[in-house]
Amino acid sequence: MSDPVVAILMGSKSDLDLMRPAADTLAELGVPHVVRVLSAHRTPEVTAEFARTGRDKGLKVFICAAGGAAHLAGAVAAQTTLPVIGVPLARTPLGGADALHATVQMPAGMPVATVAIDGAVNAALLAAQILAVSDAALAKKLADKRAATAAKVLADDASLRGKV
Ligand code: RP5
Repeated sequence: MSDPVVAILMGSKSDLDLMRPAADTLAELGVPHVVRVLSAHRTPEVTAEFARTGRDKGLKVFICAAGGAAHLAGAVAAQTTLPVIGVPLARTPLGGADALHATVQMPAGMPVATVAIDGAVNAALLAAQILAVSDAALAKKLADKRAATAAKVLADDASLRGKV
């Protein structure tokens, strides 16, 4: 694959199972990406440097996932004007509500586009949709994927109708 245009960051390797679907979705769409473990709290300088230099390295979108004291997306947004998508993870006894609030409630001036708790797939699709604004081939792949999703719902409906 060519140089990554999407960076998937997670606060811990223990987040990987929840975030693998984001990488799989980008791979399915042919979007070059990189997956990194970078923490807002445990490696603050390395994380800030990665975010600050992302644009010069060819990155276009960040996806940032964290579960405990989930400041990663905000910490990255503080260092770049590239779009940042936040994924709050259900990793604490509070079931992800704490991560959701920490990720979504950014102060004015520092936007983070926050998806649902454990919303890895939608984070990847949103990243692809941002890239597809200027990429017709990718826009076509996304439209085809939507059509396939609709076809499956209709097929499921047909398979159940009159049987349950
Ligand atoms: C967060 O704390 C990470 O993103 C992870 O969701 C959570 C727990 O991390 P570990 O203690 O499993 O490394 O920063």
